Amino acid sequence: MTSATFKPIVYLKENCPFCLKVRLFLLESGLASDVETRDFVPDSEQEAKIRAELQPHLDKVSFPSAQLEPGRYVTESDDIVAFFAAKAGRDPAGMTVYRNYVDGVFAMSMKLWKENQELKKAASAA
Ligand SMILES: N[C@@H](CCC(=O)N[C@@H](CS)C(=O)NCC(=O)O)C(=O)O
Repeated sequence: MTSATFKPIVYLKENCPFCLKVRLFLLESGLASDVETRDFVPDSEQEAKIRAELQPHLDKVSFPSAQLEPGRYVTESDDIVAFFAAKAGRDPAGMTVYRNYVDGVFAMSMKLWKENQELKKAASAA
């Protein structure tokens, strides 16, 4: 398959905040139908299949993952968004729903996660 006919594939884990970032970007930019989305539920048979598929191509499997071009696999949500944004000539900064999510719920969940890690660390050291 050539780059011209290849449809990029994104691998998204249900309820993963980083995966939702990619999904929102694809939906709001209108690119969702240009991409094959492989969703899975954590701890499912589907997850095991997807991990086995990705393993040979990545140092460490994490989600979201994507095959952007034939044989070009990436795992960082920001890199995945940047690739599709550049390809479509879209600026994520100007996308209302995407920006609201990234600057709002997503940023807050990252902050709370970090705080929780620090509290756990302090509690175990006490
Ligand atoms: N920096 C990464 C973080 C992604 C991340 O931590 N994803 C979690 C799921 S929410 C993950 O893959 N955890 C390890 C795993 O499921 O094997 C990104 O922005 O894509």
